[in-house]
Amino acid sequence: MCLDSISRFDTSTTLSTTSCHSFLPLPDAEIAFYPSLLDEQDSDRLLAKLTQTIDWRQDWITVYGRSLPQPRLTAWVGDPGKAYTYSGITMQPSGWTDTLLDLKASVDVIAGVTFNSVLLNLYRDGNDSMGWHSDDEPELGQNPVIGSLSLGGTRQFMLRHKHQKALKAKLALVSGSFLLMQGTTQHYWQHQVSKTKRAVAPRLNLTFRVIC
Ligand SMILES: O=C(O)CCC(=O)C(=O)O
Repeated sequence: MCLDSISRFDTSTTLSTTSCHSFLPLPDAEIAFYPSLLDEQDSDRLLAKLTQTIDWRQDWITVYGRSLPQPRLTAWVGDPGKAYTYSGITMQPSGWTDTLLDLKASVDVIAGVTFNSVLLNLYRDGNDSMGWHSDDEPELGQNPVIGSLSLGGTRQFMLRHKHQKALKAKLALVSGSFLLMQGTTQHYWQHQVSKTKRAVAPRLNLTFRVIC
């Protein structure tokens, strides 16, 4: 199925006019994958701009009683008052930039929701990662809608079912791709981006969210 819409952002970037997507054939999940929402040129331009202009931070997390720096840089951008708490960290939102607002307007159309926040994750190299989790914090509502745009180096997005241990999936999140998770996905599935020894280019991931 293809989405026949055109949206513009940042005055010079065009989302694909035929954003073909497919649904992952996973039980208890509603996950659509758009492999090429942005073309290579637009993805590279956006990656460079956001890497340079976002106010990145590195929080500390407690793992097995040890305090360690989070293995990636993050930023939380959103509407006023839309704080987000995960892994014991509460992030207060920075204001939207024009680039992020334009991008949000486009992914809003694709997802059919009005996102009010975005978590940005910068994976500097293969040592940066995100462990197994579900995006199921109470402030994301009953059935969270998560719109995830990837820019830069390809990383593997791994999924595992919470109750049926044999159910697993892996997806290469290439630059310019968009992954939309909704419905009961977060109830039944966890996901991660693991470390890799392969040489990988820096990667920026933006997960648009609705904070209730
Ligand atoms: O980097 C990714 O693709 C995953 C990000 C993620 O899982 C999250 O922000 O919750």
